[in-house]
Amino acid sequence: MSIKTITAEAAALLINDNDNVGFSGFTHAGCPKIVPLALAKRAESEHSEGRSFRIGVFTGASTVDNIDGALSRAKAIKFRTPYQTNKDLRDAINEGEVDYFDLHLSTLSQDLRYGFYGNIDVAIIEASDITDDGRLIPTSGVGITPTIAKMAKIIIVELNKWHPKELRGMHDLYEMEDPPYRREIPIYSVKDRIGKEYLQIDPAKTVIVETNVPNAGGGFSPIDNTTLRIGENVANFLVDEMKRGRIPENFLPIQSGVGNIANAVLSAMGNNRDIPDFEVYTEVIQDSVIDLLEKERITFASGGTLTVSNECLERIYSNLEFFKKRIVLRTSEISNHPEIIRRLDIISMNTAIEADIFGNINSTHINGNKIMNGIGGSGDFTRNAYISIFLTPSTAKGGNISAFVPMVSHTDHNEHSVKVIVSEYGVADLRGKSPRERAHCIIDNCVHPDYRPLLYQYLDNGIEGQTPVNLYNAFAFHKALIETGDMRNAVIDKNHHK
Ligand code: 0RQ
Repeated sequence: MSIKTITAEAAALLINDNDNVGFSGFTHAGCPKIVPLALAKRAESEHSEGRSFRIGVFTGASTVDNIDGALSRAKAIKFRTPYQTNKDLRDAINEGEVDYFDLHLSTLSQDLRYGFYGNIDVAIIEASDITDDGRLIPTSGVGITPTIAKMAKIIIVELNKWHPKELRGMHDLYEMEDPPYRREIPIYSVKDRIGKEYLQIDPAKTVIVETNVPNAGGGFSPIDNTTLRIGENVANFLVDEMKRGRIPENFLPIQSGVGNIANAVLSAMGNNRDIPDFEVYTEVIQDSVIDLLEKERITFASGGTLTVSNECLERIYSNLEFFKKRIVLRTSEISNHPEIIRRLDIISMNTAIEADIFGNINSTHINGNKIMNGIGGSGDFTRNAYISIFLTPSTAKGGNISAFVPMVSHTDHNEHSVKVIVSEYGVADLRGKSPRERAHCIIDNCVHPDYRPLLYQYLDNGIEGQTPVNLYNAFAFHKALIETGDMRNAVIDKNHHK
């Protein structure tokens, strides 16, 4: 018996007010595209007739505008987790219209299976192929797909012909054991495949919606002077570590976060011939990884998603046999699993919004209260990495904000997990240093020269104790930003140093 094909509008009618809905994908890659739009229209029409229509939204990470943008504009999201980057959704969260809770990407699937967040009523999954007996091939991103497919009462498959069926073989879909006493996940090297090429779903609870819609993969900003210098600083630091024998000669696998800085760092590593050919074990595979796979500087990439421009994805699709030998796409539970990150000795590199002079990192909030995107996978990697590195330009907003402050306005990664911080000015290697030594190291190596005297005024104010925190002055930088729009106007009160 074949699986029934229906329209996107008919699929949207399968979802009810208050349902928990899971979406496939990770960043723009692998997300369903037309059912969410139909769902947003349905919500608008229910609202216009005075009926409530709001759903809970579970995803792998950030999504496309058709999901987070369209649904939040339609006021159809009751709560949302985990990572998000859409401006309309971010505004709705910060205005209190949407309840958002943020968590490490590796844990969402297992938390769902453990029942921490209730049932999944409907799963909406983008596929490049599906057989009558329910063997589903995902597209360019995976996320939480196996868990939501297993838990959902109804599965809506968006069969998107824009993706080739021949993607089969690029995914590795592993079924996790149930607690207690789970055994190890048998990934011992970046290349290891431990699961199936396809996801077995129950055809009896599935409907198909056919479509042919491209991904929303935009390009990256050209590498500017600041990101170039950050990239070169990281590459030089890693070469130095290798020369000192602290990184093996055949190197270690790399994780790199999302965005322009991460893209620039990988390019710089590729260009630095003192770094041997290397492997990537990461969540987000960006354009620079594909360039370096083509040049055979990266020998293999394990990730959860091809977060690449459409031009780059077309290059992959037109040379699939080459890339299937060099890329494996896993669920976010596996790409970010702490056990594997620790065992494979990953070097992690993620971007900070703000760091303090002791090495605590804020990755998620602006001025303590407004969410930016979420913690994503940065915590999964940072806490378990061989060397955890944070990257940030030394200033933001034309120099009015210092990325380095006396105390972060929100903490995502603490001083115990953060080993190295890099800005365009240099590298602060925090390993083995006391809080006072860390403060000197960060100010001297990473802080913008405009802010160094101010941070020394704060530090040299006679603060006592193991960690030289002075609660009276700790937010002087943030106070100056709120009151004058420029952290350079921070006033350190010399009378308060206890
Ligand atoms: O704002 O766009 O209005 O100019 O924040 O900053 O420098 O463009 O950097 O896009 O790489 O984002 C940490 C948010 C960095 C991202 C973060 C303003 C700045 C700009 C963005 P504008 P940039 P990016 C893998 C790992 C958490 C999750 C993670 C992130 C905007 O990397 O979400 O690491 N990380 N996941 O001007 C006020 C400051 C600021 C500031 C920057 N101190 N105060 N505004 N900005 N610093 C990925 C996944 O898990 C999927």
